[in-house]
Amino acid sequence: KPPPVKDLIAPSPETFRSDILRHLTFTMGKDAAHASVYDWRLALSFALRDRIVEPWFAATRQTWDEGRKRVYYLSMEFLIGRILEDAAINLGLRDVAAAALETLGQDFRAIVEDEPDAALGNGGLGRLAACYMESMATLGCPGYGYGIRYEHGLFKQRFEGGRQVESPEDWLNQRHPWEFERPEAAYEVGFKGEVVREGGRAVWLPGETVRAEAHDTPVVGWAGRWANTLRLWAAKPTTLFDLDRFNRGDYAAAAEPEALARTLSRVLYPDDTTYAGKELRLKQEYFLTSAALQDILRRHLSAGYALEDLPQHVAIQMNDTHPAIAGPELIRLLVDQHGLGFDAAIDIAVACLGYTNHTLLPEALERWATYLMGNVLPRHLQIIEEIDAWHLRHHPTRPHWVGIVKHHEVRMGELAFITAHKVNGVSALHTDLVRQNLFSELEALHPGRIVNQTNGVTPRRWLRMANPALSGLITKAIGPGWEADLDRLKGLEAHVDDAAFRADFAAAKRTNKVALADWIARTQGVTVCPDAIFDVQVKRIHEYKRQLLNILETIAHWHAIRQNPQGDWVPRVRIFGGKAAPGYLAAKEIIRLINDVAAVINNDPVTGDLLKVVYPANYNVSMAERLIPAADLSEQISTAGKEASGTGNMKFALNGALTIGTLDGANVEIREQVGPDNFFLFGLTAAEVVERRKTPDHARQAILASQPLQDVLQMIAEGQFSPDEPARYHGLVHNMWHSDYFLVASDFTAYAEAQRAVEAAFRRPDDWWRMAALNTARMGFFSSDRAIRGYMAEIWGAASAL
Ligand code: 26R
Repeated sequence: KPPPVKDLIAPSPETFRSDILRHLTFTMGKDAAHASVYDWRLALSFALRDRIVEPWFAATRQTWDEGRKRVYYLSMEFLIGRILEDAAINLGLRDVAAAALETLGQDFRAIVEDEPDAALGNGGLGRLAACYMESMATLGCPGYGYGIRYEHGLFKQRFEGGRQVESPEDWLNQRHPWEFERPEAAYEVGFKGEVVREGGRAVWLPGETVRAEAHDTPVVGWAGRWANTLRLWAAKPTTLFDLDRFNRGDYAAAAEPEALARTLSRVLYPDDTTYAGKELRLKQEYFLTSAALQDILRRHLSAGYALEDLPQHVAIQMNDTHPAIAGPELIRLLVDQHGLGFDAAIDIAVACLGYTNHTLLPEALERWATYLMGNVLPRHLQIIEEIDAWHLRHHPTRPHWVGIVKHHEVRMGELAFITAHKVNGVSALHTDLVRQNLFSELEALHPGRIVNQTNGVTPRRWLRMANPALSGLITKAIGPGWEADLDRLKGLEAHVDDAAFRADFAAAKRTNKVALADWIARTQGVTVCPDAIFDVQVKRIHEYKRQLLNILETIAHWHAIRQNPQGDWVPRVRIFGGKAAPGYLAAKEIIRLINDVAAVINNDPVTGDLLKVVYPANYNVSMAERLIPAADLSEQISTAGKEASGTGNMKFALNGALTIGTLDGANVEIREQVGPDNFFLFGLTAAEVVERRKTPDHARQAILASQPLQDVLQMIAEGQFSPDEPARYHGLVHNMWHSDYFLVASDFTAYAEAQRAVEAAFRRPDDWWRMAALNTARMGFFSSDRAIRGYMAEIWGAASAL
């Protein structure tokens, strides 16, 4: 047995100071006297990265030496955010780094905030992948993340006249200090062309090829005890340029192969709402998947293992259907390149693969026209048809409508289900709905294949790093170590009846609220009072998430205050954050409405500090780290049955915000854990939603039953929030009366009542802070460590190496 991974020995600030200076001088080529914050940041990042390398090598060595099963997490998105402070904290070096920098006249905070977010994801699915990478490293689960090194991450958002305007994101315009370029780790990926038969064997002759080049970022876990690799592929041309054309003077045509290849890893698709069916997207998905699988097989074979034994050594997780071409691709590699029979190959594939479903929304389920699939991946279409036939052979009694290829489309959900040994949903409710609705026939054919793994979030980033005030209080109350054993937060329960502890808890929240208020004043030009309820809804803008319900109730509340300005009102700041997919017009209209309403309310001397609406542009991971620790109230108000899980909901409750929410996704389990008395529940259940929609005029009925809602819609329709263009929201209001698919009207009154209950509770500080502290104390279950342990035991068959 090799020696165990060494425990970290933190360097002294003096030693670390010279590490930083060495990198500033010899890596950056800068003199301290002329170094910018950027230079210092890179020097610091390199100094920290150096300290990850040892545990990283040790982990890799130990995985080889012990012949451990490896887990491969395939995802089109890794929404990492900033890396520097997270790495420093996990290495136990944040204070050392800050002290060293201080002796150099540099401010650690300013350096941290100079780092651009790695925004290689849209929202929940991408951020989950990042939390899971961190937990796998913390738990010593030998793992690799495979993704795409997008040149441009999620677009930057700004507001012009209240409207969302997008611009390209360009994180790679600066040097990215966390990655190691691996030009030697490269694979060819083919597209198009034709399939010929040679002696009974299929041979695919691609019409286009690109090179996938690896870029490795080490991911270090808590206390630096283990580190894994995030391997992102960049597309490069297989032929640099066409020399003949170049010599003929046709320079644009000469550069064509290069341009073609580079578009593959150029930009992240910003559509997490409606499935578009674009050829480039399919190519990106295949590019990631093929490079990853070639890499996996190369590593397996180089250890001297037989291909038949792949499932003993390898688990591959598909993050939604985006990499679901993995089944056909693995079969293709095993059959066409390594000579296995089809039946043996599919058994191996199924035993290795797992599939996580993240959405039930029909418009987000991937389907590819067979003509497109046949054109881009002709061999894979053949294999998919073989898989369908194989599945039919094994289940001759299956209903005729169950299958992968239907109506000239390849259904990626069905493909992923059939080629995986486990299929999981991401919350208890969501998994039930996956079983009962999305895959009910497949579930009957494969009982037990569907399992639940409720999502989790990493407490290192989302509590320890983002909320030093509360973290300090927790450590003072229950001692150190809760970061890697979050169930220990339960120990806080013993303190919640202690008035001094509650006061400390409230003080920590106030510290964060004051910091946020300063930031809002500085960046948004709005003054907000830290004594108000900080009420936050941050997430992608989508009709099902119902930011509209929030803003309509905000208007109703504003109207109520204006009717009685001397009333005993509880001050509130309604904070919104989030981006809409560029082509999603209904979502963009909601953004504009929120901004229009904010402009009116924030300038109303009658309501003044009693109500403010703030919507900072360009919500991202870093902004989440600022907002979540300062929130009193977490808005989780999706139409029941639509939000698969939610993970923001977990981050808020962990940080001592109370939730106002529906019985949707993980809200159900959060409420169970924190206790129904410590959660503001409202609204229709998933079953009631289905029933309610059967009433043809449900919206009209609900509006007529609520005078406040009628007034709100009237005000909007009259143009009170768009005086320069009174008709601006006529479409939106019309839709509320006549369609309202997401049942905003039907849930409006219950939501407004829940908001009044929030205010009543906020008036009783003893109760409020007791409830808030109980939320933190009881959120241990939602650590991503718990989730990853679940995946390891129930899906991957992998063990911790620590
Ligand atoms: C293919 C394309 C149309 C597409 C669809 C959907 C691309 C990306 C998405 C993102 C979806 C799948 C997503 O982010 N889902 C979210 O996953 C989170 C993590 O499990 C959940 O918490 C959240 O409820 C869910 O919406």
